[in-house]
Amino acid sequence: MANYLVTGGAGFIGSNLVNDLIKEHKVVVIDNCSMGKVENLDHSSNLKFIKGDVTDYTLMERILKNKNFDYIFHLAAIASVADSVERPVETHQVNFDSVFQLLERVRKYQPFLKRFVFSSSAAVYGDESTLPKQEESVIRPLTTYAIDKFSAEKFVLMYNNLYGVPTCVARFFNVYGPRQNPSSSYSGVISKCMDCFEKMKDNSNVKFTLFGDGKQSRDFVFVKDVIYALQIISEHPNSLGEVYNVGVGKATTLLELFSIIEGILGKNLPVSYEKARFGDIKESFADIAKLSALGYKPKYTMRKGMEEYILYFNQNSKKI
Ligand code: UD2
Repeated sequence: MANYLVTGGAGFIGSNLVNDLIKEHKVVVIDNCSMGKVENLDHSSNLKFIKGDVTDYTLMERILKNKNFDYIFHLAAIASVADSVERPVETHQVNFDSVFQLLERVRKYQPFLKRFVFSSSAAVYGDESTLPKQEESVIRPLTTYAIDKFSAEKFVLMYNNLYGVPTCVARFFNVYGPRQNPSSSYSGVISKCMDCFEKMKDNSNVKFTLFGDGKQSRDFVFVKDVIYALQIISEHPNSLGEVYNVGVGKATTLLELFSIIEGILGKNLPVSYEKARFGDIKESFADIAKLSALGYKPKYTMRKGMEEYILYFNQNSKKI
């Protein structure tokens, strides 16, 4: 039984990770519930939930000073790129400063830590067009969000190189699955699509807004594959000081995605077409060779992931 600290552990990816970890391990979660919810977490005597902010350094110091952790997953972030563009200073405090401050406290108080895993994003690649994206591809971050993620990555790796803090980085592509919050206009496209199906139950006029022609593609990765990747990255000896793309290694267009969902549900998605979003990239997918070399093999095709996601809706009285 190991001790874990998961920041942002009540959020979408965090809660999926924590609910898996608490089956066998002790987990401390810190989350300010800005996007996440305590209800996302299963009940367990292995779980300790702290409602708090990663920018509350007194609190963070207390947590790190008083307990030895084996693994730390830093997932807390303001995940909305649009938000980072509107509130660059505030989002920088969460997406960059908190990481730096956390690393420094880990250096001081966590001599037995086995691994610190930082969650980054494919956003760091920006609009450079070479595909698939390799970890060593050109980095062209275009927003405060992406620059913060990339700078934080560099600090995370530097703490390994200079101070021997055992760190590594996961760059997430387009993650989807249960408990993804659809409430922001920049929430993930699949969560928006499911939200639309749910709302259609009460209002038959609801339409899904499709920005562009639907031929844009993404590397959609089911959250359980992400959890599996995080487990490998955190435990594999070769991942120390390294960066990994976390995706499936396959591009799926939005039109292909809709047809998969419609096939499972036996219902059409009513679409209202809008102009492509400013700065939207046309195609994106990951080269996952580096992660595969550690033994990772995605278990979920797009169809299998969507079937499980829809099953989750149906089992949680949101039947669509
Ligand atoms: C992803 C990340 C974002 C940032 C970016 C970097 C998610 C949720 N977002 O944005 O944080 O890292 O990558 O490249 O992972 N779309 C619609 N209708 C909607 C919502 C989206 O048509 O209601 C389109 C959108 O214009 C885009 C595609 O769907 O072409 C995917 O959108 P997204 O927001 O899920 O993901 P992305 O890749 O733009």
